[in-house]
Amino acid sequence: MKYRSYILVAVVSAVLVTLLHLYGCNPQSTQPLNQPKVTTNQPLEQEKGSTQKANATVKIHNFKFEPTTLKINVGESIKFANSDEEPHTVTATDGSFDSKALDTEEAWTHTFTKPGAFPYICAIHPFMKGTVTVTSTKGKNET
Ligand SMILES: [Cu+2]
Repeated sequence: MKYRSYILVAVVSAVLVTLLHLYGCNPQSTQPLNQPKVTTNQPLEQEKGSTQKANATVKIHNFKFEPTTLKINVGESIKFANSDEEPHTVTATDGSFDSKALDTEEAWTHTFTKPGAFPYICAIHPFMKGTVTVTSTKGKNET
C-alpha cells in the first residue's frame, strides 16, 4: 500500500508542476511555438539607388510615364516605379542619368542636382518619353 501512495504523490506532483509551468510562471508557453514568421518576406517594391524619400513619383504604366512632364526643385528626388509586366528604363537623352532595366514592381529614385529640362526615354522602348524640369531655388527668398 505504501508503494502505491508513492506513485500517487509522484503523479500529483508531476501534474502540479505541469500546471504551474503552463499557467503560473510562464503564460507565454501556452501559445503555439510554430507561428509562421513573416519577417523574411521581401518588400513588394525593391528600391534601387538612393533610399531617401522621394519628393514626387512617376509611375510607369502601359508603356507611358505618368505624369509625362514633372517639375521639381533642385535637390529634390523623383521615384520612378514600374508597374508594367515589361521591363523599362528611365534614361536621360543627355546621358546624365540612367536607371537601367526596372522589373515589374521595381522602383528607382533619382535626385536632381542641376536646374534645367531633362528629357528622358525608355531605352528598351524609345517611343516612351518624359521630361523632368528642375527649377533652381537660389535667390527665391532674396530681394
Ligand atoms: Cu520600356
